[in-house]
Amino acid sequence: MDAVTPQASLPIDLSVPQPSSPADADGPAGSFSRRGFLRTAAIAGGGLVAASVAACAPAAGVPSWTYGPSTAPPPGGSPGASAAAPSAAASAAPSAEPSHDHSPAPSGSPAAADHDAEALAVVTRFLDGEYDKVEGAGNQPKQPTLDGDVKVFEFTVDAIQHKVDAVKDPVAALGFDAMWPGPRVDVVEGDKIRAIFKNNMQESTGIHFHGQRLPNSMDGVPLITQDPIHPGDSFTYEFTARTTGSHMYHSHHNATDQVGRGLLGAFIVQPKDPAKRYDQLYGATQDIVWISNDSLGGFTINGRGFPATAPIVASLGEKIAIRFMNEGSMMHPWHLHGMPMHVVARDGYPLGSAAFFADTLGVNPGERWDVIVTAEEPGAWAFHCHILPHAEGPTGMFGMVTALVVNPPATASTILASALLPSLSRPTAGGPIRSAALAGGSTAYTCKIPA
Ligand SMILES: [Cu+2]
Repeated sequence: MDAVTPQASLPIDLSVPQPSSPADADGPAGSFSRRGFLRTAAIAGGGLVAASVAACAPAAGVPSWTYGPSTAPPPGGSPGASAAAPSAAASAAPSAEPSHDHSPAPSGSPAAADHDAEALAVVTRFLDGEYDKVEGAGNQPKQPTLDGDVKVFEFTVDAIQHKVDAVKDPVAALGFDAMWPGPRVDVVEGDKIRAIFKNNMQESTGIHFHGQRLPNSMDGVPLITQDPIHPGDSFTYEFTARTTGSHMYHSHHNATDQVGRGLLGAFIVQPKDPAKRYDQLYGATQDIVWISNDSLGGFTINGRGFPATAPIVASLGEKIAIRFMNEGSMMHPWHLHGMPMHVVARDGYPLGSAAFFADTLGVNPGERWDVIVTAEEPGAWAFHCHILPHAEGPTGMFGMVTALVVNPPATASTILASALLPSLSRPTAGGPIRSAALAGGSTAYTCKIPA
């Protein structure tokens, strides 16, 4: 089911590096399938009523509510910009955003109709599969070449133009192999690694393998363990991968700027013993890297801000491994609606009998937490940072938001209802999925006007 597998995920058996298959992940079939499943799950779960709101007349006389002292909206209209414009927290000049002021500062609610319309516009972009429309996705699997028994990875370090979503202007970012996040590297415990970085930027850098136990001279800290890698130069890191689990590689030179602009990537060391890998240990069938960042481009998951974030798409009962990695400068508490996360490893180290369940998991800068989610509740479940200024504002959701979409198995009744629908005098706009849901009794896409 590659067609419905989010791009950031891989089949979990990584004893042999997996070939990159962007065509499978991103082709028309993939795009269609992911969007379709998202809507299907939303309908099946009875949620996401937003798609119907636009058809309704706005309710009159809805009282406004404010978190704090009421303030006048800014000149020129409602506090919310148009849905096509970046929200204040999600838009970003490299050095200007986001604000590090975490105090809740709602500036007065916009009119309900304004908020609803703007929130709807953003959600609609998500439901329509914006993730698939933005080119340049990161986390592409990196394939080594072999030099004897050494796995050789050759990277470039590049200045790039990166799109956080389909609407905002590209940002002047940095990327390994010209992508943000950089390529996902999967190796096996005991592998001999040679990683060569060619600096194509106009600034010097140095690359640190975060979490690995390696020779000091390979630690990647310029001016302590090596000279900076100057523009046009290369540096070769060699070590044996002996620290298993979820790790990272990133710039360790002018790092606030360089990591904040995208010089980061996942470095995953699979245990030599296959019985300790997440597919065998937990039955996981997807293995998803989730790298957060909070500088250039605002609040991002794998280099994208909502609504361009990729949903995680699962079948009912499927087990999903998610590797949270925080490359930002703030902590982010990841909150999954509907079902818990089984937290099984921290910084690559298995928790063993100390593994625990949580629905909100704080991930500090530099930390990696691995969780297993059993997709046991059908529907489209919000999955977001619960520092709310990182996720939702007066123009709707933005930044660190995506969804876990759990597809129920197709039932005879829904198939039958879909087949019968043309003979029913019910709305059919929106395609066969919505129609089937309506025929099946969902009220999620019918017009609701507040009393
Ligand atoms: Cu956050």
